[in-house]
Amino acid sequence: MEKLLKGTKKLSQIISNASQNDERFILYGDADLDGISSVIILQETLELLNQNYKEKNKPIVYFPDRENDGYGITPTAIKKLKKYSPAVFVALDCGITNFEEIEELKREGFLTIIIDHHKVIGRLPKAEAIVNPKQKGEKYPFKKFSAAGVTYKISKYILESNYLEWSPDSFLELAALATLADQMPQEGENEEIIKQGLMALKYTKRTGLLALKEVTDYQEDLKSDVYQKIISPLNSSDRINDLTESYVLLTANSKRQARAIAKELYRKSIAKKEKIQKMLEEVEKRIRGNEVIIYEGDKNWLTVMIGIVASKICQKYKKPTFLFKYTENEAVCSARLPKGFDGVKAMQHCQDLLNSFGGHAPACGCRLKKENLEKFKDCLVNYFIEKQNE
Ligand SMILES: [Mn+2]
Repeated sequence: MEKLLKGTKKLSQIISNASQNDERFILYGDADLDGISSVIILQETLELLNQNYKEKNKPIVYFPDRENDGYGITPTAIKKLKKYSPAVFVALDCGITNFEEIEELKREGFLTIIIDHHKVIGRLPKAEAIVNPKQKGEKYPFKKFSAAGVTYKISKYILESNYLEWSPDSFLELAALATLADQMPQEGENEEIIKQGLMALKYTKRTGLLALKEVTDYQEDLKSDVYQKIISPLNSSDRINDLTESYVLLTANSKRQARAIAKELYRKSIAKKEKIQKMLEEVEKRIRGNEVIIYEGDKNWLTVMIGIVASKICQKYKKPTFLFKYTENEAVCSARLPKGFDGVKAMQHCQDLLNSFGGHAPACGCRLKKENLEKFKDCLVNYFIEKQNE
């Protein structure tokens, strides 16, 4: 018997049972390519389980508005979605730190399950089932999956244990793109997912991916084209009606619609690159060179960009990097850390100053009141100095 990630059986049983009873599903994913891929893999698994999910009883798909409402399960989203109760609420690529929101969803009558790969902070939310390779007591040897990688493994188990015919390729291509987009380590099982997924991408039948290849003049054997002409456009999408353009593209049936969205996304990815370059130059101008951490913010920066710029700065200066977008009354932070540093632990150390925080050791984020910005900086600097002296 193949080894499974902890929680797989229970979570799969919930999904299989609910689908047999034609119950409604809400697929709630993070709005980046990993979250979108996770949602699509599970949605297509549901369609294989029960034709109704393709026709009359389509799952409700929702991606939160990261720019305005923040990461994870948000109060705005709950307000909008509660009219669909009762339903099975699946959080994908988010949820593992949404303790209160999961409680709230349960009070609203949802059955909640979580498929995530972000760091567990202290306890687990009280969801009915959780699959997250980072949870305590996980015996599965490999733990560095993307959320789409985790979803792929769950879907495989569900489909195989229901004796359904399926082809892994259309899931693997998404899992591979998500693994690369989320910058998960290219080792262990990820290596296999990437290898098989990129092969599947070569022969993809997905209308949206075919359209992207066509409008970007994609070169099959150029690895940089996977990033520049597929991943970057798919990570440059805006929201439309609680969905994202990339989701619409990757699930499109119409070639015409797919081509139009693909063109638009490619254009946006190029414009984004220019904006990132500008922002990068701006941050670099502010760096003095003797700081323990890089800690900068601006109200004109975009939330979707601070993470990418923080990555580049961190790579170049090899220092813990915290960049902020200032909103009206909050500061939204995206942090990137060099090898050997753990940003989630650092934030946990300063958690009294934060409204929320979470993510991975090398890439994480938080939100705080603007009045706490100076204190937070001091707290982080002290933390990292102490660490150095350990
Ligand atoms: Mn992810």
